Amino acid sequence: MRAEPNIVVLTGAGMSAESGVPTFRGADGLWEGHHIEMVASPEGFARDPELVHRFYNLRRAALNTVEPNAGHHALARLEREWRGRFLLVTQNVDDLHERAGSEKLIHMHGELRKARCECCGAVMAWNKDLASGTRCRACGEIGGLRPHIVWFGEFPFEMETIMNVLKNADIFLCIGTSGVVYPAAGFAKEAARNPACRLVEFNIESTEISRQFRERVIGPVSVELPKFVE
Ligand code: BV8
Repeated sequence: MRAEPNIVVLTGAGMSAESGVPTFRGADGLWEGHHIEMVASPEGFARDPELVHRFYNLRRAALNTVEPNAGHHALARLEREWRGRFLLVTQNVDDLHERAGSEKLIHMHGELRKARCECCGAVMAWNKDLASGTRCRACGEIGGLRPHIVWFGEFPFEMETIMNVLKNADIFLCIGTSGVVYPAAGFAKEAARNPACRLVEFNIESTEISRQFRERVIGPVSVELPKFVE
């Protein structure tokens, strides 16, 4: 008897747009006014750490003003209904999935509310501003702290786990992502290696990877996800 289906969900910035968290490529997108590599790469950080700290300090502080939307809550409900056979992988660095109750969650691109010390390697919860002169709470060194965020040219977190679960996925939901950045943009192709896997894309428009989906739900996640989960 076949085991119950495994559901893998990938979310992107479109998941949090209706909560008031700006997306990257929208009209008022985060990348607007910035060159991606200037604020989201090790080179950009080395060149101008204060610019990069400011970019992340603003986004970290903004988390105190936003709430999960009905889409986040729908995914937390889906996880409860499919306990043990559900994994949520997010490209987002906000904490809205956790605040909606999601638990089986991988932040493949890191988290705004964490900092990492390049001197001692410690990763710690961090909710205040970061600057070059901030002292590490673990080793006491100054100058080693950076946002615990995966920048361009850096390896995403937990890729082995993600690829193993994708291989066994019976349902792959791809939600609110433009499908531009790899390796996340390649997950649909990975899931599709299992011809029995059901792939569904949720977005308000077509994306770079829409043609890989036989099923597409067009509309805002706060409306369409609760309907889908019911
Ligand atoms: C890697 C954290 C292996 C930062 C992010 C040369 C050298 C090295 C690597 C590369 C290279 N050339 C290419 C690469 C790979 C590179 C890449 O893909 N580049 C792109 C630009 C081509 N990737 C990497 O570097 C990755 N690492 O490859 O490691 C490696 C290592 C070394 C050397 C070689 C290989 C690491 C990438 C991670 C970067 N960090 N985030 C931060 O947050 O500041 S990326 C960031 O943008 C997001 O995390 C996400 O991953 C990505 C895309 O954003 P989306 O989430 O899709 O958001 P976007 O705004 O684009 O779209 C929003 C969507 O929502 C839209 O479709 C919209 O229609 C929809 N939407 C809006 N509202 C709603 C909605 N949908 C539904 N409802 C709504 N209401």
